[in-house]
Amino acid sequence: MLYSVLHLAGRYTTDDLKAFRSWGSITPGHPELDVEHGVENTSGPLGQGHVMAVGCAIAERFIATHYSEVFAHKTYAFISDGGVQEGISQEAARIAGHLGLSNLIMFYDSNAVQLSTNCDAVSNEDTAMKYRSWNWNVIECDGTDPKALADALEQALGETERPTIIIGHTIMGRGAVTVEGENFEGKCSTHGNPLSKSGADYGKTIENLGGDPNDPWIVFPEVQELYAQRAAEQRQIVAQRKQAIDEWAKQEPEAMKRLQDFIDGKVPEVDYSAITHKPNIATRAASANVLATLAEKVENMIVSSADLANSDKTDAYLKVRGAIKPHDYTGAFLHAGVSELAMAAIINGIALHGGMIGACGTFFVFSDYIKPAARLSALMELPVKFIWTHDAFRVGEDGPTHEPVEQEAQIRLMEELKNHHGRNSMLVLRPADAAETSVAWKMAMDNTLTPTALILSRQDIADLPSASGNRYAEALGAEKGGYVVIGPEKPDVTLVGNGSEVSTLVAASAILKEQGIKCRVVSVPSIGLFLNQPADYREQVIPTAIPTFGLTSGLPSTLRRVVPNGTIYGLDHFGASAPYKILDEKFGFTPENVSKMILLSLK
Ligand SMILES: Cc1ncc(C[n+]2csc(CCOP(=O)(O)OP(=O)(O)O)c2C)c(N)n1
Ligand SMILES: [Mg+2]
Repeated sequence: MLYSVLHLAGRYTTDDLKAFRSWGSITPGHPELDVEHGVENTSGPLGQGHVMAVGCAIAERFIATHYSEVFAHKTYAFISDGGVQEGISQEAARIAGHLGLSNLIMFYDSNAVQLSTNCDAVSNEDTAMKYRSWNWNVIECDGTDPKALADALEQALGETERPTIIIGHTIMGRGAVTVEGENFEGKCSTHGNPLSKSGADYGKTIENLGGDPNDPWIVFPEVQELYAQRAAEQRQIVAQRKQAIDEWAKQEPEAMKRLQDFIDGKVPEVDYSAITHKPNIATRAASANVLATLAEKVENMIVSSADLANSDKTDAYLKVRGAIKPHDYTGAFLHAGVSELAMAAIINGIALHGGMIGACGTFFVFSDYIKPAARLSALMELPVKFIWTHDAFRVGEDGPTHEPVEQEAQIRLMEELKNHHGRNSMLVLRPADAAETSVAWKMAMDNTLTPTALILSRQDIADLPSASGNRYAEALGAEKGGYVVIGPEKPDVTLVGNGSEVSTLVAASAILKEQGIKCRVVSVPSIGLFLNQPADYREQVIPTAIPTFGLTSGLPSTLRRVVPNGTIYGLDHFGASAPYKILDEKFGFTPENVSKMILLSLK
């Protein structure tokens, strides 16, 4: 439907439509972000599309509030039965209703048929009542009647308090007939199959719809005329809006320049080296220090948390900027409630809108709830920032449900997976101490080409040693993905890790030094980025001629790509509930035990 409407609007040629789903076409099976052709987000995973629209509507209100109402616009979204059923839709509809996003208008193609059954085989919900209970303006109409739809739209445009859902009752495969000319409407088989393979007859159906089966690509003249007329109207609307924006820009040249920079994807200058940290703090606390600075310096960033702001420390941003509230977008912090997936898809929508930066926080273990949206961030190449704290079993008392083990290996697969431009589809950073956290945030903000994940500790971490006395300058080595923290001459072994394991390796190396073993210690906050470096740099950091030993609080395989032949000590089982220092002892993550493991690996 999207392609055909955009074809009528002149965005796709008939040849583009004919090439639907074929190699190299601009009409893939599910539309992918392609603003030039009118596709404003990638869709396909049901439910996420309209949630990005919620993010877009939030971004629009933010810009209208902070700059001028000349930038105000409506956001339109489409949803289907499958979309209405997805869990993410319930999360997002609550948020949109709570905020009273009256600039959001959603069409629901309610055809009572889904992919493999009719809808009544899986649901008897009262969808209108459901949306009403979330504070939506609900309009029901005959979705096949243009006049009824236009009336519904008029009503939606007049709404000032609530988002609108227009439930249009429609007919699946409208006009489809069999070879005998019998009605073939309302059938699941027409969902994904070409008509000729669905049980309907292609030629007969085209005839039934008033077309010519020998020339089915014709657009009727009256339709062409309607679209041409509308295009002329739209050109006028655009000219008027441009004029209004120009007038505002003349009065507010500074603000316009700042906004234009954001629209162009430019990131404000921030001196990350000037951010101070108390010694030996958790990397989530270091992240809070950075966020407090960003809150002052980056006016167009919305930060969100799924009810963990005081724990993932995004509240450092909240404290400075305040929360977004119903009908009040002066704040820049979005309380998403306990809705990780919708939060992430909303942040994608905020990034898609343009002129905005989006970041969201939760516990690392709940990145599992976020992955479907993070995957779309990666595919769409959106520079969103994921702040994932409580990075390891050292969460402790909360027990195994809250202790990430396999999550880092999973999310690093996105570093391995290349996007359509051949880049790592995500930058994943697990900094080793406070200074490296400042650098990691710098890298996240400077990275305008892909999403970035920051994986941060709950527990305090000893600052890494600094030979030069300028730890921040040394931590800039993280910009190459991995770098040497301690580099003695003629080392016996290279110790590789990231996050809090690096300080454990530093402590283990001190024990081994007393036993005459010289250790090189390497921090690899981004394995994917490190592997992108030239071979001679990688060889310089992790020399192949010297034995290597990896330490990770995740699955041992997390480090396999940077420790291809050496021993890797990690966790290959779920965690347990106990104070983290006890878990470190029980799981063998003390410097004493690690030094023994290193010795063993050298034998
Ligand atoms: C998250 C997700 N799960 C499953 C699918 C596969 N799928 C595609 S469409 C669809 C349901 C189709 O029903 P509906 O949404 O009502 O669309 P209609 O057939 O009416 O156009 C399903 C299950 C998907 N695209 N995304
Ligand atoms: Mg349907």
